[in-house]
Amino acid sequence: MSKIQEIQEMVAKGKTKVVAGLVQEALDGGAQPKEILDAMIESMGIVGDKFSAGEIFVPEMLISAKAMSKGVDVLKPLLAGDASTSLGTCVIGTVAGDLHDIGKNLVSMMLESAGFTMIDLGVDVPAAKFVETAKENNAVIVAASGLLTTTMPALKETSLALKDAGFTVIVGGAPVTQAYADEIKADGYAPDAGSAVTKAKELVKK
Ligand code: B1M
Repeated sequence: MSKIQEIQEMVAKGKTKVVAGLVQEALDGGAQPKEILDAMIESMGIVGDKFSAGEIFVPEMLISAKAMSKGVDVLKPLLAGDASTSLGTCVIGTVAGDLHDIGKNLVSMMLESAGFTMIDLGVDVPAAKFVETAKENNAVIVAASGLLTTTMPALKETSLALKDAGFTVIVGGAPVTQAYADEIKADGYAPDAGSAVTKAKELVKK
């Protein structure tokens, strides 16, 4: 079994104590940070499928998420670029009712490394909190993440409230599409953390 496969298996099994070490070993062996990250994301997909199939339950999903976060911590300095310019403040959060934060954290990390000053509101963030924080910090862009079909209405409420208050909004998360982003009047949509950076930079330059 390759080191990457071992990492995938340990993330899926929620072995929080060994993932960081394995990620470091994979790096030392020449694996690319992006390759390791993609492997862990794939692993979370498998975890989700097992949950859908009733083979595992919420606690197992949670422990896998923790294991992945340990691996991401090791990759963080390597995935982060060299932000020499300041692009302004970006407020980020996961919308009300939604507790998923791995994808949001990746997006936040990538935006920060691209030069944005990040204010991370965490998870389960009400629309009003996004607006209030964006106002207080004169945000150039606000990023909202949603992972559940049931929290897509909260994403809509957030986007519309922010647009009403005059802010530029980018949205994303597994159930979100460009069509939905258009419907909820968001300025931008990105399917993954890398493209969130490209889109956010494009939007603030407009
Ligand atoms: Co939950 N969960 N979960 N979960 N969970 C999903 C999302 C699910 C698809 C699993 C499944 O059934 N197959 C399913 C949603 C189904 C749906 O709505 N269609 C689901 C469910 C049902 C639930 C609960 C309702 C389960 C229950 O209680 N019965 C519950 C809801 C709790 C709540 O939020 N109120 C729940 C709870 C949890 C845990 C708390 C246990 C845990 C989260 C822990 C944490 O995040 N700290 C958890 C986990 C781990 C998952 C899965 C397995 C993994 C999510 C993840 O981290 N993926 C997930 C299955 C899956 O994703 N396939 C699942 C890796 C991450 C890197 O990907 O977040 O998609 P993702 O981010 C991507 C892109 O989406 C994008 O960039 C990232 C990649 O670069 N992106 C953006 C994300 N945000 C962006 C913002 C942007 C741009 C791009 O711009 C602003």
